[in-house]
Amino acid sequence: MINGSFDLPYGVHPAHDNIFTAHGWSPWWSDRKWPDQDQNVNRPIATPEYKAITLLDDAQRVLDGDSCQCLFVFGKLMQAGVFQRVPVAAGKRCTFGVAFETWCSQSDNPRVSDAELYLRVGIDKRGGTDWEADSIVWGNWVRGAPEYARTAISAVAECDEVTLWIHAWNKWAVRHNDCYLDAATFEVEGEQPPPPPPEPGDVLRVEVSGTLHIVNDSPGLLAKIRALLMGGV
Ligand SMILES: [Ca+2]
Repeated sequence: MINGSFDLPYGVHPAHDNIFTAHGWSPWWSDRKWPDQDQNVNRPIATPEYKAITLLDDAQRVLDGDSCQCLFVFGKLMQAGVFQRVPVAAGKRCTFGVAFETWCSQSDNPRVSDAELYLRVGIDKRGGTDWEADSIVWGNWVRGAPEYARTAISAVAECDEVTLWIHAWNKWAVRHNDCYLDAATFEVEGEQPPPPPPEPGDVLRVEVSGTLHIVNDSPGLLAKIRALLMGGV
């Protein structure tokens, strides 16, 4: 998977100058409502806008890296998301997950999300680009909240490529319908997942009377330093 962190740079859609998606990811949207959406014909479905939210825009929105991916409609309905095709060995079990949060509300306070916006993730076992394909294994719908929550799904690849899907829709055409994506993960059985980024609270306080030379920044460095300190260095 490329750019699970939805970080910069973003690319613009060739036909829509308000659709910017993180490198590695493609937008998709439907012109038809999801069955559980408001079916009132006076409230049609719209093509969402997509943009980056960077640390400079709103640091609270960014879960890791420099940005998160936002897709949104204002006072309208949407059924949309992003997808990415990933090479994999056929027969391997894969797990795809993402963290998301929402600002779905009549309120102009971006920390309020009291209306209904749902999201699920899926894996197309055959690597297709049709969001309605029978070969997609979908996870459960999760209702968006103003804090990041994770959802994930596993499936066994049937080809040498799978497609990772993120699918979101809002129930009512409230004022703000913003969905934020960050920190996606993709793991394949038998393969070592990349080391997790350091936790914000994972601070090591070191006092030395001499000079401490750190000559590499390998993932196990903290553990090595801890082991040294435990040994009474
Ligand atoms: Ca990010």
